[in-house]
Amino acid sequence: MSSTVKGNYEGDTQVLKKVLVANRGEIAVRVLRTCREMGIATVAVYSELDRDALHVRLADEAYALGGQTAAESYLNTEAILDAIEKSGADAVHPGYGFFSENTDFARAITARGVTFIGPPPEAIEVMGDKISSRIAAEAAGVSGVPGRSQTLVHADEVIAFGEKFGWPVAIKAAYGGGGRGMKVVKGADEAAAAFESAQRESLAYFGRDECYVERYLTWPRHIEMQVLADTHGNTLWLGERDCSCQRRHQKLVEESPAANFPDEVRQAMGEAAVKVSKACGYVNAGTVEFLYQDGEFYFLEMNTRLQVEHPVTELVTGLDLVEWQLRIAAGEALTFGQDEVRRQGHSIEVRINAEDPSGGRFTPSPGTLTKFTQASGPGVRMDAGYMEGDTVSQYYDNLIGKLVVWADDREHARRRMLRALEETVIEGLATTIPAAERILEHQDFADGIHSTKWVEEVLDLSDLVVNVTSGEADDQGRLAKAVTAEVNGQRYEMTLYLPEMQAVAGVAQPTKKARRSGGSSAVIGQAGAVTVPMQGTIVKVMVEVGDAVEAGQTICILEAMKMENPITAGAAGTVTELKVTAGDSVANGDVVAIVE
Ligand code: MV4
Repeated sequence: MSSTVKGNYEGDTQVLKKVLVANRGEIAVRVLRTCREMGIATVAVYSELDRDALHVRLADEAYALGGQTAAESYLNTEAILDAIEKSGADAVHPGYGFFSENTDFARAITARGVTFIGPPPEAIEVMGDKISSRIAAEAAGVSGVPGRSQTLVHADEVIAFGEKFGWPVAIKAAYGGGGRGMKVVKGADEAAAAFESAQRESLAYFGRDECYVERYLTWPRHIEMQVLADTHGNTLWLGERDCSCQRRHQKLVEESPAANFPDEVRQAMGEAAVKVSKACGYVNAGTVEFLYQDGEFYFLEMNTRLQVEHPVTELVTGLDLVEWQLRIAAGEALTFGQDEVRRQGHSIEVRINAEDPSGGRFTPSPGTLTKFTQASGPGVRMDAGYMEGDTVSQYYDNLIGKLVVWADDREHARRRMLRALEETVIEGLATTIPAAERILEHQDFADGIHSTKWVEEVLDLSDLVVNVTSGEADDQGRLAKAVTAEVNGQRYEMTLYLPEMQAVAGVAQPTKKARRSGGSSAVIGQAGAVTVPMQGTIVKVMVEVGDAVEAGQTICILEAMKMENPITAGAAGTVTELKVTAGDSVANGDVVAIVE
């Protein structure tokens, strides 16, 4: 049974019959769920590793893309176009990441008469380049951080800007994002080196070296505004999300509304977001990002996709954003105006990643979910991409799911989230839950005085130790066994650490290779060999042959699971061999250097 939605033609109706979700994990599950509620048939695509994944199990039909890595599968245009052809899907939802902001992909789909559930390619293009997006926003009367929109040619321009507007300044990559390549310059003497470094990193990361300069805000909050625009000229702002709790530009906790955020600023920011959206001819769901400091907000960038953290807006407004994406893509007009957007209560989201936050390192922790008990009860939602028994691969981003709560006010939402985190039990790999608990428990978060720098500069996770109940021995050959005891009629839960042989009742088994403690430092295989713990790409080599290095010193940076992981020397010594250079792909266990 398909859904019939009123098209945007006189009397015509446009039937949205079958949607292919060109994505995986929690966002694929999220989109499939709303499609099912709307009576729209669903098509999943999957890599070899995702053959039994949750999104595949929930879809009406599923097509293999082949390959394991994202490049071989979810970023394989031909394979996805082939699945569209075979399935007869009449629309494609890209989710986020992968092809969600790729204009070639959007055009390839629409060229085949298939609807791309997202904005026009032209809007994606304008907003994909930080300079053109800034120029578009300025043209719409929405200011970015005071700066120059022209591409920098010489470091002298940085000095002239800093002398005029004050230090520090930020040099940013025009085609960058997520803060990569951004350099903070505190004074004229640092300008030349910073400009050269920003250009080099921008070229290495984004393939383009254009950079620009603006004043640097020292304690900003990251506040983004959700917009919804149809094809009938209606563009609304739905409310803001505070995403300031980030580490290395990876969001950890998001909430709506923002704490300590005046309503007049909310109104002005919402109107600014609508102006920017209209200026680029935006259609569908989008997010306009701002930096907020000292009562002022500044345009940062626009994300032309549905965002990971969209559920907090859904819980506060009562809207299903995926439903409205589908309706808008089918030509339907919004059925409510700006004054009818209701915002009630407070919502908080915690991203649960397969990462070990011990010591504040957030080391990737792929593995199998040997146990996954999900929280429930009043005001609790879990958007998960996996179920118990599923495996979180190192080949994709490590988001297991998002735990989202709603309550009538922020303090109640904070307490509810702490209760829900405590109820969430995941075994078999490490997760960021303990770090999220530290954030939610901290008085600064409770007071709403955190900023984008708070997690890295104030929150102390150095003493955090995460013990993984994995059914495997730890690096001391011990097995953690969760046990329950009753003492004088009172029930106690505890973890016993037993030598593996004792812990395995009955059959004696050879001790398995001790599971690595989860750090991303070297696992010394052969004498002095520094190896990588997972597949990825070397993005930077920090040493040269002949360098003396200390134990724990970074040899190179491995990009894996969408994170940058330092690969460190396991012991002090001299670098006698370097086996990689920036850009090399490496597999789990590959030797990158010899330190003797
Ligand atoms: C800034 C800034 C302070 N001043 N620009 C980093 C990611 C990219 N979207 C822009 N970012 C920033 N730009 C000026 N002029 C601080 C950041 C920033 C940041 C921004 C949003 C969310 C998290 C952040 C973490 C560190 C730095």
